[in-house]
Amino acid sequence: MNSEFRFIPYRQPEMSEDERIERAEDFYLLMNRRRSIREFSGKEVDRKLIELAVRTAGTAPSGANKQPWRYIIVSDPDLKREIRSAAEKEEKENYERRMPKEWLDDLKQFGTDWHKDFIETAPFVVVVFRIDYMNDDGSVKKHYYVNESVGISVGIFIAALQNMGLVTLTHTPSPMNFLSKILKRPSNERAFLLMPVGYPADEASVPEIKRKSPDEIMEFL
Ligand code: IYR
Repeated sequence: MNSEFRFIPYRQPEMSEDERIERAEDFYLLMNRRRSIREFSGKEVDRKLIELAVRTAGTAPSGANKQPWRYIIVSDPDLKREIRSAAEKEEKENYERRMPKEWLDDLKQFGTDWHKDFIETAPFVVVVFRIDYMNDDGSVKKHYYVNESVGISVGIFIAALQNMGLVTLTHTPSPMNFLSKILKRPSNERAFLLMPVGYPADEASVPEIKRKSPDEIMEFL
């Protein structure tokens, strides 16, 4: 190929059809055990695990391969306290004033309220930022499909955590701009999601919910 851009060969490892099915079933069962956890144990998590989960998240596809994500990992107790306090201030306003009745009714089954203890209890609070553009050599270069790209990356992050036996919650305090301030992020980055990461508390429980059936979520044509 006569191009200034190099292509390198891509090869998949060999696999029998039986092995594919076995691996697919195992992965489904692993992921189907995942639940959003709101009660965390204070048990320490090896930092290497978080690093591996973020490296895995960093393998996600992204618009024009811009990799428009940044994972800020907080374990400092003072910072966590500051984040919790700011998140609870917004959430109190949400629950008591900003959210309509229909939304509050939809949330009743999860037993959530404005208290966000998990931000301090979980050993790590991972705040994911979307990078909307880069500003190098004085010119602004916009990124593409940032929401989609960061969403896919976070999905892979969650799968990586599940595979290593850790739990998390996709928390979206709203509005989230307080996170940019507390974590001193530059103006081309916007907070996307906050995820406490750790082990579930011994007494952790989760609401009894049902996943949609295969028929409800797919259709072959
Ligand atoms: N962000 C609030 C409210 C909330 C909203 C949705 I949509 C949820 O699925 C759960 C909670 C909170 O974190 O409590």
